[in-house]
Amino acid sequence: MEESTIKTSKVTPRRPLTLCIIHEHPRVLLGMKKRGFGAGRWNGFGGKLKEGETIEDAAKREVLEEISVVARDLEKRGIIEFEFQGNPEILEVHIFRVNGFSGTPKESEEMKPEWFHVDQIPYEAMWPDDVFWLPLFLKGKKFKGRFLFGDNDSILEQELSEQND
Ligand code: 95F
Repeated sequence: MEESTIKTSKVTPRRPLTLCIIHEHPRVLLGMKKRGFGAGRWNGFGGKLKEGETIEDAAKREVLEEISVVARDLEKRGIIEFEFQGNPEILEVHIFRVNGFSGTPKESEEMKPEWFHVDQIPYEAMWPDDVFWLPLFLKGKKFKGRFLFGDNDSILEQELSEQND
């Protein structure tokens, strides 16, 4: 019998995002997101890529735009894939440690920066995945992971592993 069905292939859109954390032991610089996605939560600095930009260029640009600081040397530390139930897009967050920066962190319309002692990270006011991977980050580990969120407050599935190399 002749095949009459046309198979329509569906791709899973993947969107790269950046996340930079300034860690000057024993302090970490976080920003309170003032508007948009993640508003009301402390997080590192980052966001989307612009056309033609590399991931590292985008990461540095976002740090500059959000807190007026020039990030000097970025160290790749992890990649986490996030999915939100009902949204086919995979958000692929590239996480960097900023090793050295110039300038004084300054509040913008997007972010209010503040230093936290590594023992006083405000996990209750952060994305709920952070409590799992940020301790690895602060111990100098590399990692990869995947989190499936139900809504913005609940994790339904998670995978997280340390990377050796
Ligand atoms: C953390 C996130 C997200 C989650 C928001 C978008 O910019 C990059 C960082 N980001 N950061 N720690 N968790 C669930 C949303 C993808």
